[in-house]
Amino acid sequence: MKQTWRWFGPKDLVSIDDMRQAGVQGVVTALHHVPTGLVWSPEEITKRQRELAWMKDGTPSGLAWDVVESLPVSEDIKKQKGDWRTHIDNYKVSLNNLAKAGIETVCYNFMPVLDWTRTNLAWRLPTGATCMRFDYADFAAFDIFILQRPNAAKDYPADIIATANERFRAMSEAEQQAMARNVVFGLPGAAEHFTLDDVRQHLAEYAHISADRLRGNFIDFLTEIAPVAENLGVRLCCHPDDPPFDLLGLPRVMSTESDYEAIMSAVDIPANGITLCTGSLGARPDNDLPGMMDRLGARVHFLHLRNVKRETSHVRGSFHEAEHLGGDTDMVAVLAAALREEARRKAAGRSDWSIPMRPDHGQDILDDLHRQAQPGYPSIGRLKGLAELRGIIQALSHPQVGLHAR
Ligand code: DNO
Repeated sequence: MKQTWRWFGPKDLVSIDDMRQAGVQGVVTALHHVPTGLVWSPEEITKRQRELAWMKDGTPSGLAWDVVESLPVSEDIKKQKGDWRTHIDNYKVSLNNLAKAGIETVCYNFMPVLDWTRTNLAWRLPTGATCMRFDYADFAAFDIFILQRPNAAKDYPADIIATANERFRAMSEAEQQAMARNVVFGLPGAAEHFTLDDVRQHLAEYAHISADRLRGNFIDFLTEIAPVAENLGVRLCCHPDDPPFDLLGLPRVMSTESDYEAIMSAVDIPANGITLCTGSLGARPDNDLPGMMDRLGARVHFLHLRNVKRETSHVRGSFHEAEHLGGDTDMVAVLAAALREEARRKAAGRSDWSIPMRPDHGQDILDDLHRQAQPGYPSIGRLKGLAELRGIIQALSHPQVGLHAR
């Protein structure tokens, strides 16, 4: 596995120098400043490649841009409205430009309106560390009482509504605004920053788009894009829904193993692959992560390794981001499955046998608490996660462990 690390560009408070010390082998980044739907030009791509090639003192970082996360898919493409055909053409041009720059792995998602959703970006743990959390009752309070989505209450069980009601009444106006900000939090430098009215307008546009229709639009997108990627030698990898259940009445189509299977078999070529995100998928008790790595492995082009602690046994419910080896996902079993997949690829002579992985998110610990980097992307919390994962990979790859297991 190639140990990569997400970098949000020169504005990121965690620098290229920091990631070198964390022992990172490759960089995951994106041109966050380019508005979704427009072409990523060769000049902008090269500029980013140069930015990550150097450390502060002018020595080469030895790192390259290995994975794009994300080349975003526009709302127009998801809804097949407006400029969607131009956006598809632009997506192809961007893939072409990335391929020419030697970048072969491109992550994206097909979540309508919002990317990942949390209610608290800095939830205090008993140790004093903080992590991101999704609280279902808080989310219901946002949906029903702050956003005031029509008929929202129909989507929640009575006990959650009752708690949501109590929580909402206890919230000050500032707390309500903070909650709204957390839920619609956009990535730094991302061209889109949604207001509540923007969210309402987007939701209205999805009123007549069922999950089947969204899946159909997704397959239309892939039918156009994946063959182009295949010819260019680019591997596309779709990130799952986060959380992996429907929110705000919006359709979701990448939450389970069968969702992934449907999309991969609809356009059955290697370039149409997936990002296996153990954190996103792990928020649902019915997702078997080690099994998914075994069964879908041939098309897993990118691995996000993160753990969550579910606070309920229901499919829809609260969870928080645990330490990488804590939480409900058996990370050792996932890594063992990933190593088996790499062995299969090597035996089959695949040049892409080494799967890029990144320690996804991290708790804010030690100096992270003061640095206030991008929520979910602190330096030390991620470094700790990476170090733990690296230790497991090294141990599982060691002949002594095989001997011991026999
Ligand atoms: C959150 C990330 C997601 C991911 C996109 C991929 O931290 O895992 O925002 O980058 O969904 O398109």
